[in-house]
Amino acid sequence: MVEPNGANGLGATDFNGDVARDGRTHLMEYAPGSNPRGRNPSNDIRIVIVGGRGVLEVTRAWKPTDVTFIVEVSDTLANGTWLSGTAHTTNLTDTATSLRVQDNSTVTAKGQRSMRLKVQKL
Ligand SMILES: [Ca+2]
Repeated sequence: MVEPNGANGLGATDFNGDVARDGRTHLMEYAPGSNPRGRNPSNDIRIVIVGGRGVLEVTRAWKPTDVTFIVEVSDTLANGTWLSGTAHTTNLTDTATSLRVQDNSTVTAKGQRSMRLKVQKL
């Protein structure tokens, strides 16, 4: 995967690789512009609770035009229960350096709530 600075020398189509073996694929490194050779993932993707709602935050070095970021929410974590789109989430911020997406449901209303980030290569 090519880094924003183009200096890592990894294969341009190795999206599922993980050269640093830190659990984050090259695509998930590429999307926020993190270093795929860094062994410790930084805190650039996180979930915080604001006003009783989960907010998935991505601090990124750039906003690549060849990937999409999709935030999904679920009550149960089970396959087929993950939901996305404006009926379920609200984009609070979507700039070159910051993506913040809020769950439309409160944690207390659901008792349990999960959020995840999907990145798709276009
Ligand atoms: Ca990695």
